[in-house]
Amino acid sequence: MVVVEADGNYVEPFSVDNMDIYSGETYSVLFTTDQNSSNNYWISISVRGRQPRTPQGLTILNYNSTSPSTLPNSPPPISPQWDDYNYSKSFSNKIFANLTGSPKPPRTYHRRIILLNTQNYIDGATKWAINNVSLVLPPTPYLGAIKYGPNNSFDQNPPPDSFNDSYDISKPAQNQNSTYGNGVYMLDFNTTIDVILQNANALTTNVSEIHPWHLHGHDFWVLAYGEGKFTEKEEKKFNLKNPPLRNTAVIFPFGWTALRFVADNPGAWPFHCHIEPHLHMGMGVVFAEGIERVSEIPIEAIGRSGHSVTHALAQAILVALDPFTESPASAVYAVLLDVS
Ligand SMILES: [Cu+2]
Repeated sequence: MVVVEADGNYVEPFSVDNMDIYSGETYSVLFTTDQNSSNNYWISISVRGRQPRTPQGLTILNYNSTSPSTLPNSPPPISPQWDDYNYSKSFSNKIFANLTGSPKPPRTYHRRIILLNTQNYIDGATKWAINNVSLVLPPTPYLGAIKYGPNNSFDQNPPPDSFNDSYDISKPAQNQNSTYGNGVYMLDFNTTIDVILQNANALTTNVSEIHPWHLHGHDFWVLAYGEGKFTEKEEKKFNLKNPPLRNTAVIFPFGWTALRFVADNPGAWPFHCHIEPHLHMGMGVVFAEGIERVSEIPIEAIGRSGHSVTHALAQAILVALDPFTESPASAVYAVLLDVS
């Protein structure tokens, strides 16, 4: 099959027998139905990156001329080993932008944010933390809170742009505790932001996992994947010629991934691991830019109202404004008009 699209952007077409798809990603592939049409063929899926506890999933590619209940006459294909990370990396490294439809990244950046991913242990529970902050979302949606400024809605201290240089990513954290937080990375509008996602050893020795990081509100260029701890001199590995434009990218065990995006979309945007339990264990951050350009945010967004609004409606407004739902702001107006 030929991979032609990733996360809504064309890629330089390349052929594969199988592909790694991580939570949050999308791909389009093309293939030709040129096999013996009196047979059916297996399509299989299996777990990557964590020891499987379920059998391989199977379905059948059925040629119209053949009964869909006819089993293929060969055994199902055998998946690559779940922990063959070199195999997974080789797939990621085949993905390049198709330059006829995709812009190139800016050659320089204004701000670089390095995000260390650690597994932590807080109050007796396993958590994830980014630069030692484990995200706990505030009850008031960020968009309304930033616009109308109830300063106690979320941490006013921004989270750190990097981590202590002496941190050893090849071992479990020496101090496994971390803090809860919900501060925001406030980005200057229309600036170019580099994000270096730095993986590390989890709580168990010699364990580091794949995490698919997903950004709302933007696409980013995936400039490079690297091993070990990122240093400035790794910049020479950055692909500024034809990096793929994505909204999800993984970090591989004990490695780093370099991303670049332009902060040109007014709003408050989650950036988080797309393995949902990891997000709810704190593996995320929030970026915000140009909130002053978002003109019509209803005051109800922060729970104040001159009208009598039912509890259910207030909840609907909060859900619609929550950046994690990706609901358009127009959904809020539709709800409000129903009661006026
Ligand atoms: Cu994760």
